Amino acid sequence: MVKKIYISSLILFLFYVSCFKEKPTQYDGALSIKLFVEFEGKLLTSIPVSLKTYDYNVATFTDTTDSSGMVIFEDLPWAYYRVNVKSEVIVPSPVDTTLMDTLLVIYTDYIEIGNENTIIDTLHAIASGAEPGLKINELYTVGPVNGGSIHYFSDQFFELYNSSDDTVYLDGMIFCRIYHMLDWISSIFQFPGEPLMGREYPVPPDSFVVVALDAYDHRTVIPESIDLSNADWEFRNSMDYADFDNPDVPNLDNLEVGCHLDFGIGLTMDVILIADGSDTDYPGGIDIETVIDCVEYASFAHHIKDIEPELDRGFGGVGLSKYSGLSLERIAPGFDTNNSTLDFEIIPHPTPGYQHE
Ligand SMILES: [Ca+2]
Ligand SMILES: [Ca+2]
Ligand SMILES: [Ca+2]
Ligand SMILES: [Ca+2]
Repeated sequence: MVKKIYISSLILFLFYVSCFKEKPTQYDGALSIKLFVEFEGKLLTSIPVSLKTYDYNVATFTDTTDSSGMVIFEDLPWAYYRVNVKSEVIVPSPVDTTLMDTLLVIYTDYIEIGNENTIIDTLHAIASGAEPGLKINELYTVGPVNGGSIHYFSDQFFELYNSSDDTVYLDGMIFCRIYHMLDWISSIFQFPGEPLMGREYPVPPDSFVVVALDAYDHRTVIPESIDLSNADWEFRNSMDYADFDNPDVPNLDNLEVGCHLDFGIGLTMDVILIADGSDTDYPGGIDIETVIDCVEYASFAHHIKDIEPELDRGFGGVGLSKYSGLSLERIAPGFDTNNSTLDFEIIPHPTPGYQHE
């Protein structure tokens, strides 16, 4: 009997040991990692950088960049490290050099470990909010050539693009037009479905979504216009019975109480954003944390910005003109630095559902 208990205790002990085996804390300090942190071509000083490994049971290593924008970690265990930067910076505004923008910059990635004992690398930080994801990739707003005589601009559309490696879901997302700054929403329409949780309307990686003002073949009105009858979505205010409704194309509907208009889009100047839809309390403005992407455009270079620089530091569209058939598209699919001055270019024709050459 005693022997039996002894054996079962031993088994229990071995089980305990194998279950609670800890990762090693002893190591030979063999690795030195020297990192520079850069944003928009300038090295950043006084920026905290942290290294985390899961190979050893050691605390995260954290240090701050010096006056040359460099941080050195020495005597590290040989391991895989994830490096993280998340810091507020103050940098010159791209639209007015007398102003400074305060923004959050981020970087996160694994350090490449090779055969060398010393690793030197430059971390290219990006503006928070410019990470891969669902982007407003194209804005066609100006109306077609020869549309001016009848003020025809119902062929307006937006194109979204998923630049991430994951499927994203449109369920419950909102489109907003901003009048002036984030607390002043002037149009708000919503995709069907439940915000954040819904999985009805997937957008696979590397795919485009066309959201038309009206999903109609606009060439029947203005021959120089475009066919949007195969758009993926259309804005349709169910309180506006005159608003065209293509039965084959699903609708985003208006959320604004008392609004009987279609989604408003300025021809040559506006701010458009998409947000996750968890905040639809538009009279109080939309919570900045819920914004997925935001683009400001204006046709003239001396335009004064209408949205917070945390969302878009610049603006695209200088040179757009009404009824020109021109469109505004990111320079590459989903290319986003949260500075539309650099991220967008004017293209001669709209490209719904694909990227210009
Ligand atoms: Ca419509
Ligand atoms: Ca429809
Ligand atoms: Ca953006
Ligand atoms: Ca396009």
